[in-house]
Amino acid sequence: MDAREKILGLFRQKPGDFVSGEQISRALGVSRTAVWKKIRILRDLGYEIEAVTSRGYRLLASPDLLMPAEIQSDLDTEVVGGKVVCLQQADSTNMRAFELGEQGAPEGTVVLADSQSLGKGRLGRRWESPAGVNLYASVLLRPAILPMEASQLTFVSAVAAVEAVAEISGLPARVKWPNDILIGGKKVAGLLNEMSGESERINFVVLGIGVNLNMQPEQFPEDLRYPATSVAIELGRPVSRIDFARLLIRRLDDLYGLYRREGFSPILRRWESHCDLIGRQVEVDLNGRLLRGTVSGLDPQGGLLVDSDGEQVQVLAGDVRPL
Ligand code: BT5
Repeated sequence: MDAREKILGLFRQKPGDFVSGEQISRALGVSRTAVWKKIRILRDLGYEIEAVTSRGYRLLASPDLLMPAEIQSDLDTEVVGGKVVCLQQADSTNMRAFELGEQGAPEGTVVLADSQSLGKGRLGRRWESPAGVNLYASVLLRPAILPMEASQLTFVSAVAAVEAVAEISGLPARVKWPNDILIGGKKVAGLLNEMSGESERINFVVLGIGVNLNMQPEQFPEDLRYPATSVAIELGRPVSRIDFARLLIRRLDDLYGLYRREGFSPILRRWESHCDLIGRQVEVDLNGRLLRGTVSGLDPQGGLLVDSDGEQVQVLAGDVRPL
């Protein structure tokens, strides 16, 4: 962690308050003059910092750059966020987290990027990932489960994402099976979970979470599959990416703890409480074949149960559209 990050971590511990030059120089083990130089660098980066003789320094506004120290300060989680890696640019945070997983990075490692050049959606699709506005996160987990159970973790990340979006915005966010988060019927976040393992054993799982936070209408491509939005568009004001990253990490940590202790069923119940599909007429695109029917619920593995022509069909993968 570098000195600038440590200073930001200290500011975050006392939001809106002065931190004395003395305290910073002690925490960093450098002179007061060196502290002043670091403050100047932070100001050049866009941090608005007030300096008052005899009181110290106070952070007035931040450019919302992703920095591990700010994200980890007082995070107090069990597993998720123990290590946080922030990249200025990534091809895809999922690919970076996968690489870290192969190199033995600890469970709970979070990879964030300011922008992605090859943001991945499902089935080879692209995830639009402009710089400076959104959250692109991948979380490395090493759960003691079977490969066939790995899709359960998609529900863990979906519940964390929908609850974090609802909490930061106060808006009613909903989940759509299997991996979309919507506000007012428009997609605000998507999930892409990937696994490394053999037939009997999981090495690790990467939970990829993309959330449109401050993206503006002109930043969306025209040919999106579904109507899309961002938290800022819906709310009429921007939200802090750092605050959101912290909320999301805490939620994920709570839910992953619940999953480890009590298994999948409490996660599934919580997911259902955020979903409006149950009881509704839908059309499911099963890789080109269309199925119409009424959603009757989820099976214990998280598959969608659709009643169609008097028959109950279990859908394990596909795109669902309410009719
Ligand atoms: C998803 O795929 O929804 C999964 C998205 C996962 C993105 C995260 S970001 C962090 C991590 N690192 C990665 O590389 N990926 C994960 P899918 O359901 O296939 O949706 C993709 C489709 O949504 C595209 O084909 C577009 O039509 C549309 N789309 C692309 N970018 C979008 C955006 N930013 N917001 C809303 N819709 C978008």
